[in-house]
Amino acid sequence: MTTRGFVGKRPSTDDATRLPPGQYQTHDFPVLSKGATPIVDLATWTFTVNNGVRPIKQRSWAEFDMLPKTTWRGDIHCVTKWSKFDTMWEGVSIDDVLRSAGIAAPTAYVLAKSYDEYDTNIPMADLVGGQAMIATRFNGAPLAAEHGGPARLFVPHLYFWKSAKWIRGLRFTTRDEAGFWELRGYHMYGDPWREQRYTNDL
Ligand SMILES: Nc1nc2c(c(=O)[nH]1)N[C@H]1C(S)=C(S)[C@@H](COP(=O)(O)O)O[C@H]1N2
Ligand SMILES: [Mo]
Repeated sequence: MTTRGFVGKRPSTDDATRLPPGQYQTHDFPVLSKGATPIVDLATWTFTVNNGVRPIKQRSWAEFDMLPKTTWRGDIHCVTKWSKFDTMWEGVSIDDVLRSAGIAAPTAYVLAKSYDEYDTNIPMADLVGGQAMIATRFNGAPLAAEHGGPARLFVPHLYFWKSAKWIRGLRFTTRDEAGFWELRGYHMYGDPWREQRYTNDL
C-alpha cells in the first residue's frame, strides 16, 4: 500500500463526525456583522421581554448580572461554512431569564432583538431546557464587542446567525415571524445537521 500524501488534509474521523454537512473546521473566530459594531453602554443597557409589542419585564445590567450563570462547551457552525470546535460560553440560560421573571412563555415563537436593529426568529422550544443562553463571556473573558458584547443570544444547535449579537430583548410572537436574514433568503429554522441554509431547503 502506498500513501498518497493526503495525510493531514482530511479531518480526523473524530473531527469529521463533528462537522455538519458542507462545513469545514476553522481555528479563527471570524466576525460577521451586517454593519458597524454598535456602541452598547452598560449604564443604559436594558434587556426587555415583550409579549408582542407589550413589554412584560425589563432588566438593567446590574439586575441581569445577578442572575445565576451557566456554562456551555462545544462546537458552533456558521452558514458561511466554518465550524469552530470546543468553544466555551458563560451567561444566563433562557430558562433562568424567564423563571427569575416569573414568565411562562405566552407564545411558541420568539424574535431576538438587537441594538443594531438586527433580529432573528427562533421557536421557543429551541430556547428552553438548557439549549440557549444570553452569553456574556467567551473562552473565559468578557465577550468582545465585535462578537456581540456585552451580551448576545447563544443558540449553538442552530446556524450562528440565530445567535443575535448585542441583544436587547426577546419578543414573543404568535406566528413564526422572519427576522433580518430570514427575510433575505435564509432558512426559517437553520439546523446545520439538516443543512437548512436557504429558505427552500427542507
Ligand atoms: N445583532 C447582530 N447579530 C448577529 C449578526 C449581526 O449582524 N447583528 N450577524 C449574525 C451572523 S450572520 C453570524 S454568522 C454571527 C456571527 O457571529 P460572530 O461575529 O461572533 O462570529 O452573528 C449573528 N448575529
Ligand atoms: Mo452569518
